[in-house]
This record gives sequence, structure tokens and C-alpha cells, in this order.
Amino acid sequence: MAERYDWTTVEILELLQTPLLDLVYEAQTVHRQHNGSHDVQLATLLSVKTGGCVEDCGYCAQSAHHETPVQAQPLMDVATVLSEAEAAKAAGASRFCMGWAWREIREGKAFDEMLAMVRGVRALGLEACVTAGMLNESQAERLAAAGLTAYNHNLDTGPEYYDQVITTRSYGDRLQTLERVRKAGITLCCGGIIGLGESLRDRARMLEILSTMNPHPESVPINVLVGIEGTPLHEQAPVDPLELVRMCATARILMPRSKVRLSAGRESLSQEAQVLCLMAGVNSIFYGEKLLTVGNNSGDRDRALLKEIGVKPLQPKFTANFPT
Ligand code: SAM
Ligand code: DTB
Ligand code: SF4
Repeated sequence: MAERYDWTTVEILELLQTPLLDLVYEAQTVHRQHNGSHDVQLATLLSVKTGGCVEDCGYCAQSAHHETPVQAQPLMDVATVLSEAEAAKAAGASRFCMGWAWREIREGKAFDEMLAMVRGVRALGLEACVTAGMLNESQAERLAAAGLTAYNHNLDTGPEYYDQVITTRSYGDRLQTLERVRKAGITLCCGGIIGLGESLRDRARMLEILSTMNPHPESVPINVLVGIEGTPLHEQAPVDPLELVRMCATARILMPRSKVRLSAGRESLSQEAQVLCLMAGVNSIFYGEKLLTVGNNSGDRDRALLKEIGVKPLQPKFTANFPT
């Protein structure tokens, strides 16, 4: 089946509610047709600038609006970040993702250092991804010129539920940044979270906005809320892992060639639930002991699981493909 960019809310709601075995079968079929292998990309995260963020995202440990166990930390320097990237490469990662707890990118030393980090990560032959809030056109262009592979900027949930989760920016702000990233020629990493108290329709609406983008975002992270003490969403009921499987399968069917990334919340999943997500077409995971501020499965455990089920890490292309 050809890729489509005209999915409707009704169609997506139907997919999300398809009997599970049929849904997973369809997703697996689409995955085999379009991607032809079970290889899984290993992406490692690093928080370069932690905490003290002015945005009020209701799930986030790094928002200054909430009293959480995370304290604001000084910005990491270029050499330290690049040595972490080297370690990630040595451990088998092919993508290195760096986070800044900012509302938007500002000009100055920190941005110049961000560009140096991107150049350094690309020089190691790794894909480089940055997540640092909103940006303007010129910043997107400079990141592209530095060789940035992807910019992560999530929609998080559907547009109708967004203001229940975040009030300091709008869905429109989010979409504007995504357009700027795309226009600069950087690939998009854009997904969301389940478990925020949203309805099935909100999930469908988020997937609708993503899957009607042309081209689709190259990477679609699906996070399960990690309840952070002190945040408004701390006490949310845990998500049934089978709902996550449904979300992953539906994302795979809607966006056949995107990397569907099983992201936050994997630590609380059984091995079997993770394998079901892979059956449903997931082809990337975050790899390494830590996400940005919360823990993740150990690398040993992940490698053992992939080996056990005969899935290979997507081979890093160690070509130093970076602009001179
Ligand atoms: N400041 C940047 C921004 O707003 O895009 C990037 C950092 S933010 C931590 C990246 C994404 O991680 C969020 O958009 C959200 O989807 C996810 N995330 C953050 N905290 C989370 C949590 N407690 N549980 C699950 N996902 C979370
Ligand atoms: C994404 O969607 N998930 C990652 C990455 N993009 C930047 C971040 C998950 C953060 C989980 C909570 C934390 O570590 O604080
Ligand atoms: Fe800030 Fe990003 Fe956390 Fe929102 S998700 S509070 S923008 S770091």
C-alpha cells in the first residue's frame, strides 16, 4: 500500500480499536513491506542543559513551575558531551540525541556550543538529534549547516487536549517550529506521550496531525508518561501496556517508513510487552542507562533481549558525513 497523507480521525480511531491480533498483524505486514528488516535503531540521549525550564509542561521533571527531585544543573561543555557521544558509539548506538530544557533557542555562547556539539557528533559518524524548544529560521539553517540530522519537537497530545497539559505555549507554536525545521532540510522527530489522561480521540488526533504531514516525520517517538513526583500529572493512572502496543501499531500503519521509537516508560514494561511493540513495527529504542532525567533499561538488558529474539541493532553508518 502506498503512503498516505490524508488519514482521518475516524479511520485512525478505527485502527486504534481493531482487535489487537489483527492490528499487530497489519502493522507487522506494513513494516515488512516498507522496511524489509527487523533491525532496531539504538539512540542514546544526553541532557546537556538540565532543569530550570520556564515552560509549564505538566509531565516534565525539568519545568521550574513544579517542585521535582530534579535541580537545575550547569550547562555541559562541548568536550564532555563529545566524550559521552563517543561512549554511546562504542556501546553500539547509531544516533546521539541531546536535550536542552529551554522554551526556545537563544543566540550566544550556548548556541555556538550546540553547533560545535552537532559538528562533533556528526564527525564521529553518528546521527545527531537536538531537542531545545522553539527556534527561528536562521537558527534552523545554522543547525542544518552544522550537519544536524534531526530536530525533536513533540506534539505530545492532540490539539484539543493540549491546553490541559501545557499553558505556556500553543499547538500552533509547536507546528511553526516543525515547519521551520522541515524548511531548513533537517529531518523531523515528532511524537507524543500516552497516559496524560487523554482520550482515545486525543491520541487519534495527534496521530492524524503527524500522519497528514507530507513527508511524514522521519522519527515518531511514542512515550509512556513517567510520573514525576511534584508534577501535576504525578498521580495519573498507569497505562495498560496493550494500549501502548496499539499506539505503536497504529503509528506504523499510518507512517510506514518512519522510525517508530519506543521512548520513555520502557523501564516499566515487561520483556514480553516490549517484544509485542517490536512485533507492532517499532524499530527504534532509547538505549543507555538514562533518558534525560529518569532511568532507562540497562544496555546489557537491552542487548540481551534483542539477541534473544534475533533482532539486530541497525548498523551505524560510520561515514563521517559532515559539512566542512
Ligand atoms: N524542551 C524541549 C521541548 O520542549 O521540546 C525538549 C525536552 S522534552 C524533555 C522532550 C519530550 O520528552 C517531551 O516533549 C515529552 O514528549 C517527553 N517527556 C518529557 N518528560 C516526560 C515524562 N515524564 N514522561 C514521558 N515523556 C516525557
Ligand atoms: C522523546 O520523545 N522522548 C525523549 C526524547 N524525545 C528527547 C525524552 C524522554 C524524557 C523522559 C523523561 C526524562 O528523562 O526526564
Ligand atoms: Fe521545558 Fe521541554 Fe520540559 Fe516542557 S518538556 S518543561 S519545554 S524541558
